Amino acid sequence: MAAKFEGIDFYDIDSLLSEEERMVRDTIRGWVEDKLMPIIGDAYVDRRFPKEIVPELGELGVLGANLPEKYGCAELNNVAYGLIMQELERGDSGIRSFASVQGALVMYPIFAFGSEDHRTEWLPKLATGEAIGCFGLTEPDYGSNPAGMVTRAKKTSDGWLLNGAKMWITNGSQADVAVVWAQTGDIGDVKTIRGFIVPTDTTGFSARDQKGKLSLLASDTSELVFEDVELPESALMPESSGLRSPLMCLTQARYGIAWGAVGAAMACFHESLLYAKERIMFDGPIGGKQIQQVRLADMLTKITQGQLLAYRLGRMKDDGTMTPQQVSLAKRANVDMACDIAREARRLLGGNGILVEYHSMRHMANLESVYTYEGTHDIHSLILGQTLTGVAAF
Ligand code: TGC
Ligand code: FAD
Repeated sequence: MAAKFEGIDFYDIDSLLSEEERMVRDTIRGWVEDKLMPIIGDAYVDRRFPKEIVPELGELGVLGANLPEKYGCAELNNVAYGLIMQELERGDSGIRSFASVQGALVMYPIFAFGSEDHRTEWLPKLATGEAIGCFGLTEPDYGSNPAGMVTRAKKTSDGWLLNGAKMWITNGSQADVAVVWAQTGDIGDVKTIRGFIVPTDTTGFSARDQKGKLSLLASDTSELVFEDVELPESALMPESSGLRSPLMCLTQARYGIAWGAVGAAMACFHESLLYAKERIMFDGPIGGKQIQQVRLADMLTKITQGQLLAYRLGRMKDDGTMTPQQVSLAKRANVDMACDIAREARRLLGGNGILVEYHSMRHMANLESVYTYEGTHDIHSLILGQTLTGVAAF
């Protein structure tokens, strides 16, 4: 089953890509094939984020890849960035999550809302992977509805006093720095939510691993607790302004997920196609049976639709016309598509499909997290419902 991955491109989307975009995609594809695939199964079973890959991701220019060169980033366009997410998630959703959080949820807000000092202090070392970041928005009682957050940053004479807790935080226990969203005014007043840069060695900050996960096992997920964390005035990201700021970060990360999900689906399709051709049952390959051919045809159709959606979204992002609602549609559709394909692929593989040597079940389990985070499938349905009808049904 170890045949080299050559890509799935039934509609010749390759011909729509620039040479640079193809080169970026092929570089990351090669790295995933050579460096990630040999270790990901064990890391998953050992429930371990393979931190040793972080410097390599930095060297490849993957971290914050669409941010400016001035800060040590690759300054790629958004299609190239999306292709990177696609290839990483072809390996594992947890590895794409690491890169999404670092780039879209930590580096992007520092770039967009931080001071110039914040940018020069943090972005170059986040780009190389010398520093790891996490993004704290979700709280135990405020997941889909971050507007209600109760983590509070209280103004003091010379800075801020941070108290509260965040839950389900990717990279939380590995992080050197946390971007933390906190209420600075009255609870429920979304205009007074602000973002803070919190070095994780600050007294009063602690991170605890989330135990008992059955999904995204090669990713670090933690709870963050802030107990009288004293922060200097300069910890505040000066341009952060209301709930809109963290939601703008989510738009960046959801964009990457729309591409990433296609990668996970491609991995499952590739695996099941090879298996269908090789697995002999009732005197012939199962791929020669009509049921499996329908299954494969459905998979190819859905992947092709997802690829076209991601590609068009990427071109709109590069043109500056993409809206958050268009990102919601693509995140929702492509993750749902990838969930379907991973499940069908696992089924096609029969008993072998539950083994870690094959990848579809790992993707299937991972994708349940992807379906839930960055706005659940339901929340994106409601965002689209609001766009269509003008009525918010949250
Ligand atoms: P609402 O009144 O709709 O919006 C408040 C302000 O924000 C603006 N806005 C956005 N801006 C940019 N991008 C978006 N996606 C935006 N959505 C809204 C909006 O225009 C408004 O601006 P202004 O200027 O008028 O103030 O706020 P609401 O409280 O009604 O929110 C609605 C809702 C449900 C859509 C929102 O709360 C939501 O998206 N909830 C889902 C929460 C979520 O996705 N959390 C993700 C946490 S991070 C994570 O999961 C990381 S996983 C790891 C990985 O990525 O791999
Ligand atoms: P809830 O909001 O409690 O939702 C429970 C159910 O109710 C869902 O089915 C939901 O769709 C549904 N629901 C909610 N509201 C409505 C409604 N109005 N109408 C109808 N149905 C509704 N967060 C971060 O801040 N940073 C991270 O790095 C991060 N990483 C994560 C990593 C993993 C592995 C996971 C699982 C989560 C991560 N999250 C992170 C949190 C993630 O964003 C939340 O789990 C997600 O937003 C959903 O919140 P919740 O889990 O509290 O579910």
